[in-house]
Amino acid sequence: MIDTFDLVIRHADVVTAADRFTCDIGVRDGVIAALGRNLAGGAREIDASGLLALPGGVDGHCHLDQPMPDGLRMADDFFTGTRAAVCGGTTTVIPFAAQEKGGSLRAAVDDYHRRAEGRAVVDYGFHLIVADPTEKVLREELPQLIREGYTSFKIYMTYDDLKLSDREILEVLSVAREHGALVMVHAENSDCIAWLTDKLVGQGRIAPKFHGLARPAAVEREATHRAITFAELVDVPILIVHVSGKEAIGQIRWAQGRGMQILAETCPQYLYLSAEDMNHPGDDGYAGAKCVCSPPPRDADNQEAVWKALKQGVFSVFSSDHAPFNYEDPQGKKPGGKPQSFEHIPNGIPGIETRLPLLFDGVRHGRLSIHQFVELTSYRPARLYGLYPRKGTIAVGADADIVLWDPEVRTTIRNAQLHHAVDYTPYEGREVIGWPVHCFSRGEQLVASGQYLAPAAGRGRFLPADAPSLV
Ligand code: DUC
Ligand code: ZN
Ligand code: ZN
Repeated sequence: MIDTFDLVIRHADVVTAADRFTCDIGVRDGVIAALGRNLAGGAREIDASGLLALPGGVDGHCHLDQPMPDGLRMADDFFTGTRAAVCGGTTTVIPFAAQEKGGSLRAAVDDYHRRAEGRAVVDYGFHLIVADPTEKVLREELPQLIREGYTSFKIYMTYDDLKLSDREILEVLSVAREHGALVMVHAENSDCIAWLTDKLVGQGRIAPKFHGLARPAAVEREATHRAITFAELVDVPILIVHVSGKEAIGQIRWAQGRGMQILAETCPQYLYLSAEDMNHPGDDGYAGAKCVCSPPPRDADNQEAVWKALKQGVFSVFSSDHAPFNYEDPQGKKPGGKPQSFEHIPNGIPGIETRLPLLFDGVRHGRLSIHQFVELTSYRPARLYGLYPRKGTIAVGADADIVLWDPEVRTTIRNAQLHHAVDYTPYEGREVIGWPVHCFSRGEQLVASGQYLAPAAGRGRFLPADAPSLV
């Protein structure tokens, strides 16, 4: 007898952004071919009783093997980064092809494809980072790249090697409006940060904890408001990334209340880390460098504000902002091999594998619904970044990117058990309830009972993006 399906997942408690139902899932040629009761046989069958079947996570903001200035190097490439992703229930990643000032955007994209090819174990798309919007970039490269399936790009309001002037931001937003792309904005005021940094360093206040004082919430609030103003002038939606707390949230609520399409993203570090974590006494006060990221983690009040805004629908997406730098590494958190003034600590923390379990724990504690979880971590990022309905849901015709969660299991996060190539996790020792135990990418099982099955590196495919769907 010929099997009807390559794989049947039996008795699945399927949860999407909108629905919940129990059925069998039939998979053929990597695609969900049927959802129903008592489906015919599969060449492989798995019993999902007692587990939740969720669409694989889509991590719409992570950094893998991104070329760095000043002798820095990311610890994760497309192989180790996607391996960690899938072990944490994420089956699609969207990192950044970053233009260098003075370089072409096309060259950045070509280079980034070379870095991904033969390495990725799950599917991936690219955002662009526009760092030098010359006339050629604005009139030729960007429009052509948007047509080819790079429909989202990030711009920076800070960092000398990346930041755009206000005028340049307006130009980039205009191109996005004309060609139907989505702009992601890193909103922090560069001059304020530089001024505060110089003052702190001048006073000899150089420990990691001063990173937070150099980038206070007001700096993020001002830039968020300015970005919103630019979006209003150009009349185009934007997405404010890695929102850290109530000040920026206030601006976003204000804009949304005026009917503007101001979208927003937050990340696990703004729910689970605080400024105190950058003040860790270890390593003579330098261990706080492990939690240095931008915007910086704030305080318990701000964490509460982020949880509340998640629940209330202020945010569209919940991403990792995985920015993997080793701690004990001259090319990582200790540039040159020794503790450095906070201004030289590379910004960013690892989190591609822990993103979903940390938020799922919030579901288990009643912070948000399971449907909101799926919406924030899979459905909305798939829609915004032009990958829906291939990714982001469990439906006939969608890729069989399915994650079976054990909603009851308690796990203590230990770096030794994670699959990234970073030498620490900021969540060491934290207990979470619920873990993704079986993970399938296009019907191929990559994780079984929590064990990584070591599929062929390079099986992950590039996903050209359609136009963004903003709702
Ligand atoms: N911005 C990011 O988006 N990621 C890491 C650090 C940063 O500043
Ligand atoms: Zn950023
Ligand atoms: Zn980032």
